[in-house]
Amino acid sequence: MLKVYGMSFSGNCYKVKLLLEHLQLPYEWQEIDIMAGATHTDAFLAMNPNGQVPILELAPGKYLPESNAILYYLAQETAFFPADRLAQADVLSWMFFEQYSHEPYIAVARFIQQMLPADHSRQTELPTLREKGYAALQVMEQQLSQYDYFVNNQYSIADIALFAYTHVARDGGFDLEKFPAIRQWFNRIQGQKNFVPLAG
Ligand SMILES: N[C@@H](CCC(=O)N[C@@H](CS)C(=O)NCC(=O)O)C(=O)O
Repeated sequence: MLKVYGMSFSGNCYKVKLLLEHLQLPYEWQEIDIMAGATHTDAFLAMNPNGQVPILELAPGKYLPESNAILYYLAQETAFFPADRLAQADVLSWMFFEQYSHEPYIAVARFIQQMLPADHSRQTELPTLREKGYAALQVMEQQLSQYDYFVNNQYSIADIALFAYTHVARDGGFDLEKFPAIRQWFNRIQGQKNFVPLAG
């Protein structure tokens, strides 16, 4: 059986859970407490030398880290990944956007605001994170003003990757009032079959 090493609060881990639920694949979830240093033990680093969740255990001793790589692996030959070559590349393009231009700002702002004490030195990062996060939200708003979903107007792992942290962006201090297309896209995703909410 598939096993996920993840933290329920984490949007990166939620991406994996949401796709597994959509696909109705059986899996075991092993909760990992990153705040207690559980990603930096020798046993954990043997699974992922980069010391991060999520990890998908495919078979005993065979580990796949990186949320979007896990989505790509699980979505092959399903409705969540298109068959057309250019559409596949478009999906990957949005997933790289998520990792480079979106998650480092929106997820990190949420982490600082929700998980660190109010007097923590990292609170000073928030204004810059918000400026860059809003720029990513604007890019998303532009695409979603024209289409229901990111690629080929069809729900895919590009949407799952971007939904994970966008729908909880308010937790990082982002105001989504000015992004009506994004908020309508939330509703479309939340109405998908076997949708599960982020538990954290
Ligand atoms: N690029 C990675 C990022 C994963 C990541 O940032 N994981 C965080 C939790 S959301 C983590 O494990 N942090 C623990 C640490 O860095 O010590 C992915 O998409 O899976």
